[in-house]
Amino acid sequence: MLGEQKICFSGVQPSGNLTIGNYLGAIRNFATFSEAYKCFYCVVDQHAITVRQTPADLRRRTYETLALYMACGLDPEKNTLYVQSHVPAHAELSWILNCYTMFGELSRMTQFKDKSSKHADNVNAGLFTYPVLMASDILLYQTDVVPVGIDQKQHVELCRNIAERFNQVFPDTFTVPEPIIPQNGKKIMSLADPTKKMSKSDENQNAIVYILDDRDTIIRKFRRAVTDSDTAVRFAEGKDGINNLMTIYSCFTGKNMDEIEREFAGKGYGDFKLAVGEVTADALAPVQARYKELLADKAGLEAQMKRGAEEAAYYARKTLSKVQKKLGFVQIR
Ligand code: AQP
Repeated sequence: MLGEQKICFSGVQPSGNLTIGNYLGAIRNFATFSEAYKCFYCVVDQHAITVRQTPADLRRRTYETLALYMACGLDPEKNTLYVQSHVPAHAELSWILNCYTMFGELSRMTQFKDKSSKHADNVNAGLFTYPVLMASDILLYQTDVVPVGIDQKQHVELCRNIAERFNQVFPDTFTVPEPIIPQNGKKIMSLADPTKKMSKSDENQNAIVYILDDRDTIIRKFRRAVTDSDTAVRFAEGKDGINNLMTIYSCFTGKNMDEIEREFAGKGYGDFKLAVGEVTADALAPVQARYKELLADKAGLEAQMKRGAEEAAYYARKTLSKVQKKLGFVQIR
């Protein structure tokens, strides 16, 4: 809470082209909080460097992610949209919270385990302390709610533990946030291996549908999606591929699983995959059109980055100063 106002915070890493997993699990839902909450949506570039990035790609994707936020309906007049590295308080609070986070807690994070096995040649300390920076992102704004996909739930729970631990020593410092996880679309799976999450950094291009893929590519990728040897469009255990496609279809059409099963009764997987591709392409077309316009105006995006960073920094500094004072750091003006 900031005064009487409830706060919402979330972020996305510019670590690759954004997927329909990022869209359905997170970004699409962000705009729904804009009326009832004061919202901070951040492009978390500092998180992205926990795995090696090509500088030119990181720079380009930072602009692109901001443009996508806006194209997905985030009005900069109603939301604070900014880039993490433009607000130094994130990294400053992160150091402090590192000293209030236990090694054992970080060792239990499944994302650390996954990413350190995926990047075995670069298991850096940043990859390990990533959840502490994420806790700082959230706690700096006295956040009440954090809309995220289910893969980030464990990190938000750790953030709550850090906040509670700090509050025990220094009462009333941080608001303890709640994760908000969508009912539908909380974990969109890879099209190539539906037991794995769809991730923007997956090297297999057929595993991922990007928000910016063109219509033909979207339809082709769904056509090649791994399913099973059954033929009925049914949501059932052991049918991970079909369950995933039904979830995506449900997210884009609003239909429930029974309705989808009835719609495709007697039809094969081919018809169903085509329909999933078509509804996905239809839903993304207006986002893509708006995105193109926004991305073409680089100066406009930079002006937004500046305005967003100033707005965010104002609130972030308040919390950081409060924390520094409580800790006993000498304040000079
Ligand atoms: N497959 C997914 N289904 C539902 N939600 C998802 N999210 C990510 N993948 C899915 C949600 O998107 C938000 C932003 O994610 P992130 O960029 O912070 O990092 P991530 O969770 O690590 O996402 P990726 O796509 O898997 O990135 P890489 O490949 O770089 O690690 C979060 O709310 C996340 O839950």
